[in-house]
Amino acid sequence: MPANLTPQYLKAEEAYRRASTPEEELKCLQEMLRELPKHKGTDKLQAELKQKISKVRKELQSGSAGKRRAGLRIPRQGAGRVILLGGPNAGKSQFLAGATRATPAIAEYPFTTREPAPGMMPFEDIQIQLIDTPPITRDVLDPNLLGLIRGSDLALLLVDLGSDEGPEQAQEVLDRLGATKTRLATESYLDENDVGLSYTQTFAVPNKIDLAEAPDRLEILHEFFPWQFPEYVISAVQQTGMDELKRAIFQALDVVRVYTKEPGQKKPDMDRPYTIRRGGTLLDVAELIHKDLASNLKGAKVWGSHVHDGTLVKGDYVLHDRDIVEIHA
Ligand SMILES: Nc1nc2c(ncn2[C@@H]2O[C@H](COP(=O)(O)OP(=O)(O)OP(=O)(O)O)[C@@H](O)[C@H]2O)c(=O)[nH]1
Ligand SMILES: [Mg+2]
Repeated sequence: MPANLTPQYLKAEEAYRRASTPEEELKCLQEMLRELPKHKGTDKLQAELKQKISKVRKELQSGSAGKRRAGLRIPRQGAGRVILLGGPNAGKSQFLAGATRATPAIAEYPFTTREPAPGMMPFEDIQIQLIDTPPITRDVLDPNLLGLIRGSDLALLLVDLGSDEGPEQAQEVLDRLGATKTRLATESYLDENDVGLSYTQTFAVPNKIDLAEAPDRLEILHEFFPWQFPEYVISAVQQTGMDELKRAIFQALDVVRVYTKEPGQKKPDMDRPYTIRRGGTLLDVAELIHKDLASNLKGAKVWGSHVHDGTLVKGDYVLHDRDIVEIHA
């Protein structure tokens, strides 16, 4: 029976997936329970939610929340979260090392990485969070990865072009996840008719194109694994193809950058933009800066590509990439 979930419920579930502290988790779970339509079709989900709530409560009381899943409670940082997935040796850790300042172990033997680990990837004037992960195979899937995948804005499925098994190993990742409720797809969404089923938008990233046999394996990949994902061929070691991929990642995050200027100041702070989801408003930015600013918000002057310089706007103004705002409260 379809659960007929409301937009409010889905919003709370999305916030839950992004929660980075147990306190936030608890708040979102309670909201989900409140917003859940109560009928026969949602009995099981109600029970699950109640169970999760009491679990998080207990953790908070016993103080074990911090210790739980050490390394897995990776706080969200930057403009978005991108998770690196793939079979063993695909080059996930090499990717992280090349794109960020992180220094993960990289080795020619499989199963080098044991735990998810983050790094920050600069793109133009913002930072994007990358998460390196242990490999997924037909037999091995760290269940803690599922929450991280659901909470990611984008997944990169790395394909090892350094081995004849590479394409098959990447397919195994898809199959293994396909058997769970956390799946990869061409876009991110929650299935409204199957509660808990989550799809995360994914790019295919064939890696090691610097190797002599890589082009042939890429052809095999295309012929026998006709995925629909956008594809970006790279060499993580030589950094080939990375500029194009980074730009595509930024676009997939679907955020806009907003620069702020103090009233009275001539120049805006162009070093550190705030980032919000495309479609977000002036009020969303005010909230990012400070809760009080949001509740006292009067409006703002805006400079940008879609308005005349210094146009006065209210809280519901939808921001565009690279807008400059002078907020008045
Ligand atoms: N030639 C070449 N080798 C690469 C490239 N990227 C990674 N490698 C090599 O491939 C091997 C595996 O790289 P890792 O980054 O450790 O792979 P991983 O996906 O993190 O592996 P696990 O942690 O075991 O899942 C290492 O020997 C890397 O040096 C590349 O672009 N070109
Ligand atoms: Mg690794």
